Amino acid sequence: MMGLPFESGMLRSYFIAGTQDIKDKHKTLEEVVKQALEAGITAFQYREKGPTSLTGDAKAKMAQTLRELCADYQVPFIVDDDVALAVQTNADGVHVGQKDERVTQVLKEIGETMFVGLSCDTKAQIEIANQTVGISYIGSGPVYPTGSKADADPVIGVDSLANLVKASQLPVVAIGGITEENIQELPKTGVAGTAVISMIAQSEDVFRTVKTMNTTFEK
Ligand code: TZP
Ligand code: MG
Repeated sequence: MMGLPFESGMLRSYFIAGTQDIKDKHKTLEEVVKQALEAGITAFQYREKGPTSLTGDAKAKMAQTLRELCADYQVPFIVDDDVALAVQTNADGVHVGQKDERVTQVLKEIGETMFVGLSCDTKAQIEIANQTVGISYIGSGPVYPTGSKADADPVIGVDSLANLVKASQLPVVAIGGITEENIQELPKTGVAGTAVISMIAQSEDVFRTVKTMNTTFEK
């Protein structure tokens, strides 16, 4: 393992973003990520997706900038669904979905050098993950309706989330449509924390938002 080793506390306040998620023209992604790091997020995932997203050199340059920013704060830098970019930036982790490159292939390619997270939203997927040596954590959702993922799967809800956590041998982070209000429903499901895009990317007060995430999952 060359980057930060995985620990479940990293899932407490997990911020995901790409340039497409910053809707306020007066803010940049770098600024929002820096604020979120200052405020105490426990992980950052770079997820550049959709018609307005960066590609090629611009994406690589942005990834490198955000990677260095995360290193300054000793917060893991995780790349969504792009193993080559994760390797190029010496990421701490890579996250893959069920429709992305097969997790067994990803583990074989880079499992020695960084940790791997996998999205699972059914019990069958969790059971396969339980049998797959090397996965560090599971992301489950969308828990609530989300406007941040065009191809999001159907909403699972809080009760199904709790059942997935029970079935999982790995720590689970909840994702999808989480707000400063509905986050209060989530500790009782047994998740280790929450992963959010808009709650932080569109927050009017990033410090308050991150504090809410961290205090909600305080041990
Ligand atoms: N995967 C499942 S839901 C989702 C992803 C990437 C989007 C989460 O965004 P938001 O704004 O926190 O609902
Ligand atoms: Mg994906």
